[in-house]
Amino acid sequence: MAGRAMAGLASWWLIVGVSGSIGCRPANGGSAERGDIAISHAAVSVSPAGAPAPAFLRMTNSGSAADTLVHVESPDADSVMLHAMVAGRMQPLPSLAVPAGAQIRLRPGSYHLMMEGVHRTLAVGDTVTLVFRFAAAGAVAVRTPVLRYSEAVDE
Ligand SMILES: [Cu+2]
Repeated sequence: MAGRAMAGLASWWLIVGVSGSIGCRPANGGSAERGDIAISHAAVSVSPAGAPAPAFLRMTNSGSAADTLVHVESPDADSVMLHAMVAGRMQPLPSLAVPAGAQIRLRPGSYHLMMEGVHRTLAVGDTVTLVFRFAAAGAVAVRTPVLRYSEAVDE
């Protein structure tokens, strides 16, 4: 069942990605920082209520020690999954290390977030809250704009 659900998500995402039109440059994505960790360029794709909504962003560790993203949640969705792409398929990931001095980009074809079961239809102009918990830095809440998929990807 889990495998079929994941495959379904992958097809849905592909359709949205291909049909998304190229728009003008969006405003800057959401950002916030705590300790040595900064989240930036955060954006969520438009999505119908109850559907999965992919989110993209960058995580930067300006410190001298590695940190690890251990959990993501949102008051606007049932859950938020961290996904990796392995051999073209989305795989859930329990955590993601951010090495000292490194920036990790969450983007299509690579690591990304998937908001599962969004509580309302997410339309352009809406904002959702993503709360990241890092092992060392603690919790970082990011007000994240909803953009068309093609613009969320670019943000
Ligand atoms: Cu995914």
